[in-house]
Amino acid sequence: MTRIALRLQVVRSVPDLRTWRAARQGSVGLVPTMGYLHEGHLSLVRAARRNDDHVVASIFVNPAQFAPNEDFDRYPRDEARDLALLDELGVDCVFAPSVESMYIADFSTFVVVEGLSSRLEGKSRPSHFRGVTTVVMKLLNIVQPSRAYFGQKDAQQLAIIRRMVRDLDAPVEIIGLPIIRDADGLALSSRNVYLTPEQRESALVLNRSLRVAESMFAHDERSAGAIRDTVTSMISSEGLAQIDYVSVADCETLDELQSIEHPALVSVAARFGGTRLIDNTILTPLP
Ligand code: PAJ
Repeated sequence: MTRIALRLQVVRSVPDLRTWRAARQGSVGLVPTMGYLHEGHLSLVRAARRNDDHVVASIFVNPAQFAPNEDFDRYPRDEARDLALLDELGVDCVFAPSVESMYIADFSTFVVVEGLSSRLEGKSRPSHFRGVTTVVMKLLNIVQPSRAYFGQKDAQQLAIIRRMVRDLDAPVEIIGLPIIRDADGLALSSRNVYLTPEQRESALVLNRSLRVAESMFAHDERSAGAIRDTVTSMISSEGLAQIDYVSVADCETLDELQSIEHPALVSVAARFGGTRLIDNTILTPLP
């Protein structure tokens, strides 16, 4: 086996990351991930590389955002491949801490964004966003980035992180970037590896239904209910899909809308066998 030397630095503890950070001047871009990287993650890394003097990517499968019945143990992991991909894109530092170093034995402080965290994803996954906001706040405190990059794929997560940063005056600019899809339209996700070929084929209905929502909107449909109903009936007509929710909500407050006068987030969650997938699009009325 040939081992290729990495240019990037792999840092596994908080004190070592602080030492790395203290030696850096200029802007630092942070891309938080749970690893098993795909083009969606890499699009965030490329943006950070374009914008910032130094780029840190974190790889941490965060137990606090998984419920006991969820896939923490079987969440896909391939650190060697991730490091090679990040090295190729010119990432300077990968922060890949152990669970024990992020959550010390008597860890007891959590960050909760109230309201937003209990809607949509939060209804099916009640403690999920508490885990996300806590780990993201920790990463922001540890890395002290100028900018942090997140995907629109997890639209609610992005809205919640923006709210947290605003409410707690965290000195960082949050950059949201578009959803990257496979050629067949399926939004890239580390969890897509769980799908059988039949489930994957069925899952394409998510993207198809969102394209229909966009087309209705482009033809001047402004009733959120009409769009919700069409998307729901398209997904439910797909045999393998079990809908969790179909939502047409205000982009910032995530309040369900009756009519679309401001940018609206159309978001869907459905199960295909044991795998839960999410997808979304934003409908923006012209001023
Ligand atoms: P993870 O699912 O690994 O995603 C890391 C980042 O990649 C998130 O900002 C996510 O929105 C973005 N991303 C995932 N799929 C994408 C796609 N198809 N197109 C564009 N961006 C995509 O999200 C998390 O990890 C965690 O909750 C984390 C923020 C790291 C906190 O633990």
